[in-house]
Amino acid sequence: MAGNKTLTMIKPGAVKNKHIGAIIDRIEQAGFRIVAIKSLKLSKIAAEEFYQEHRDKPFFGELVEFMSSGPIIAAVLYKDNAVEDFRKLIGSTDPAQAEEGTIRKDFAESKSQNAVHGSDSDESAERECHFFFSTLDYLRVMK
Ligand code: 3AN
Repeated sequence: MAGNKTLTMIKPGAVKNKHIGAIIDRIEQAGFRIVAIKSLKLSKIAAEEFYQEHRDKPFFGELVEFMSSGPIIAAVLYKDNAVEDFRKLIGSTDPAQAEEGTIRKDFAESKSQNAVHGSDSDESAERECHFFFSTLDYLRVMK
């Protein structure tokens, strides 16, 4: 059975370009409930830890630099089939390939600076939600 939560980050580029409000509006209009949210700046060590599965990829250094370059918004989103539905809402990794009307199509600057993150599986969502939040932060809302 598909899980009902996913983790998003609004990345430094979208925060700097003042797209927080517009992106959150898209998320809520698509039927997601924001059950935990915070603003923070990732250290390089924290960005490396979050993206550990990509550590052998050629873009890892660039990814860590970018994700630690400025403040982000991290949020836990609640909806049936959350992971898959949110991936559809944000679109492809590369905004040039992203479908019309998706968040990345409208707000991403490039493949590496692509506005938002969305968990890619229920297992990742579990790990990523706990990277930023405690179960206590959202349990009350989700039960
Ligand atoms: P997604 O976020 O669409 O699941 P992943 O998990 O393949 O994409 O990659 C994680 C992040 O790494 C992406 N959001 C993007 O910022 C960056 N990234 C992925 N592929 C590339 C690439 N070829 N060049 C630069 N950055 C990339």
